[in-house]
Amino acid sequence: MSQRLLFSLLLVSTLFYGISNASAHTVLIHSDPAANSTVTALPEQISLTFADPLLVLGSHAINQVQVVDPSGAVITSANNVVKGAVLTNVLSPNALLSGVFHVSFRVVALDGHVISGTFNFSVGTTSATPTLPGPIPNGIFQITAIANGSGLMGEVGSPTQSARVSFDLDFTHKEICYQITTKIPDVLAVHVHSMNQTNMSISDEIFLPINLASLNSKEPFCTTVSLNTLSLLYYNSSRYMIMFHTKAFPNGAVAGPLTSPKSFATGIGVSLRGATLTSTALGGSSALVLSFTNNQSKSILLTGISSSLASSAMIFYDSNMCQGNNVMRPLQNIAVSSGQTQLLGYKYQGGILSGLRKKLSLGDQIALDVHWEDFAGNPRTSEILASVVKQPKGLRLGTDAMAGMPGMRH
Ligand SMILES: [Cu+2]
Repeated sequence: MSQRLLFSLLLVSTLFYGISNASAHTVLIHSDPAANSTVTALPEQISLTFADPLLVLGSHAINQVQVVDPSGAVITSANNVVKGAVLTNVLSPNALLSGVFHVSFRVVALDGHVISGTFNFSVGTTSATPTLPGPIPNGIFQITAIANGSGLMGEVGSPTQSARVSFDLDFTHKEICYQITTKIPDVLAVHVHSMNQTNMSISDEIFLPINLASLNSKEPFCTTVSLNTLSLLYYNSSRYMIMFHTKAFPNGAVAGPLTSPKSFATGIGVSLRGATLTSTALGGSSALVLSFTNNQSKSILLTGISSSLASSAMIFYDSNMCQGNNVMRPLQNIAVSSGQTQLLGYKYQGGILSGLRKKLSLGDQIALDVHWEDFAGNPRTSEILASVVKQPKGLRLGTDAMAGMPGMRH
C-alpha cells in the first residue's frame, strides 16, 4: 500500500505504468486493490490504470467505476477522477466490512471505444485477536479534532476551509458518537486515517469511516466499533487524523490530528449549538449566546464557561441584560434535565467572558470551553467555536458583575 506524505514536501511517485501496447483498444492493466487480491484493510480509494489515456469530455461522466461492499451498498462516489490513463474514485463506506467487494467499470478510450469489465477483491479479517494497547478504561471519553488545509503538504488542500469534530469514545456500549461542524461543500468522504509519526505519512487505508449524514447534524451520530478501535484512539489519539475529501480536492481538502482524550463521563454527551460572542475591545467583556442540549438519560449540570482568550468568565442569572435595570447573579451551575435544551442568552441565564486578551471583531471564531458535570458528578468539558457578532442595542453588562470581575468595561 502506498502512503502519501503529509508534513514533508518530498514526493515519491509510486505509480508504475505498464508497457503501452499498440493495439486499437485500451485494456485495464492494473488496479489498486488488485483484481482477486485480498487486502488487510479497505483503502480510501479505488484506482484503475489503463494502457492508454482515457477520453475526457468536460464534466460528462463517461468514465465510471463503482464498488459494492459485502452488504450490497455502493461505496463509490459520483465523482470519477481521470488523470491520463488512471481512473480513481474515493470510497465512503458506512462501515468497515470484511468479505468480497465487487468492482465494475465502464470507460472510453481516446479512440472512442468503450471498455467495461468487472472484478472482485476481498478485505480479509485479521485472524489473530489484536493486542490492546492498554487496559480498557471505564465510561466515555471525548476527543476532538480541528481540521484545516494548512496541515497538508505534498498534497493540494484547501487552506480556507475547516471543520471541527468531536468524538465520544464509549467503552461501555462499544460505540463511537461524533458530531461535525463544517461549511465545506461537496464532501465526498470523511475518513479517520492512521499517521506514521516517524516518516510523517498518512495511511491510505481507512481506519474509521465517517458517515456523511453526520455532517452538521443536530444529534451526535453513533456507530458500533471494536474495543480495539476504541483503545487505539484512546491511547494513541495523536497518531490519527481526520480527513475530508471533496469534489474540488479528492485527495483531501482539509485534515487535522485528533487531540488526547479530554475528559471523562458516563453518559452520551451534550450538543452545543449556535454559539455567538459579542464584539469587544482588547481587555473588554463579551456576552455569550449558546444552546446547550443534554443528550443523556439523566439530569446534568452546566457548571461554567471559559476561554483561553479571557482572564475570567462566568454563567449568571439576570432578568434582562438589555433593559439596563439588571443585576447579574453569578451561578454555580444550571441543572439541565434529560433531553432538555438550556439557552444562555441576553435574558435570564447568560454567560460572559471578561478581560479579553484580544479584540473580538465581527466574524472572528473564538474557541469556547463549556464545563458540565454528568449525573455521577464527573466533570466534563466540551468545546465549541463561537462566532463574534455585533453587540445588540441596549446591551448592558450588570454593575454587580462588573464589581466582581476586574477588567470588565462597558
Ligand atoms: Cu481519506
